[in-house]
Amino acid sequence: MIVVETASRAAILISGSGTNLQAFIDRQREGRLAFEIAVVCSNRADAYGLVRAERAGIPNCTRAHGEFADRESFDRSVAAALEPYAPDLLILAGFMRILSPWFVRRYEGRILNIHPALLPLYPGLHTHRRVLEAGDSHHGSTVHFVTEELDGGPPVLAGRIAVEPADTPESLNDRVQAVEHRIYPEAADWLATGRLRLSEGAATLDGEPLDAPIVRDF
Ligand code: NHR
Ligand code: GAR
Repeated sequence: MIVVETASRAAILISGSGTNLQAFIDRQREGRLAFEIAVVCSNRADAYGLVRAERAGIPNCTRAHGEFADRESFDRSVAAALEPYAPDLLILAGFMRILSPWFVRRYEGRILNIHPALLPLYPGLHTHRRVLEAGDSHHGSTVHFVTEELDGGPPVLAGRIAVEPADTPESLNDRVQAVEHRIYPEAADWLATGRLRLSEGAATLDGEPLDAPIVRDF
């Protein structure tokens, strides 16, 4: 039997500064990524992440969501832009547009997002402020599968930090982002190498069900 090893290819979707994108680029440069960053796509022409992609020699594109009549036509245009790069893995890295059911089904089980909270706590926006207001002892960020349910796909890998008395939303943001840059490439590697799967709506790692995310303390 001949086994053909096909290299995994990822598309990274961004809207902004792209520090998570940079973490992937740095890992790729160090030869520590199990897949190739094939293309970067932004819904904002002024996203600084596009400059990072350009500098790294990674093909990139912009599809401005405002130029489309509705969500699905924007999504179809993004999918068409990615098509030539044949991605088998999609990484949302600060991507701020909710994806339509059409798009999610097209890439079912192949889309990851990172959300700055210990999911299922704090879906939605302003997570750092909400954690401080609630007086929580811990905070962090979670890599999860993207499904049609917003922030509701199975969580896979969380990075956890302790909240300090002097913390502000800004200081939490800095520490949480540093954690994201460690855990996101690791979880994406699991998906690229087939260790991580979504089957019947549930995540498995090495064939074992992930009833809760793997948690790493930082
Ligand atoms: N799409 C689906 N289908 N499911 C998810 O879980 C998704 C998703 C798209 C993005 C990231 C998510 C986050 O990490 C994400 C998860 C944007 C919004 C939002 O309300 C919500 C969640 C996330 C990202 N976006 C507004 C919209 O109308 C626009 C906001 C803006 O442009 O600033 O799309 O938090
Ligand atoms: C990340 O901290 C990510 O968790 C968060 O945006 C940041 C993107 O930063 N995502 C969301 O809040 C999604 N609503 P980056 O552009 O520097 O990677």
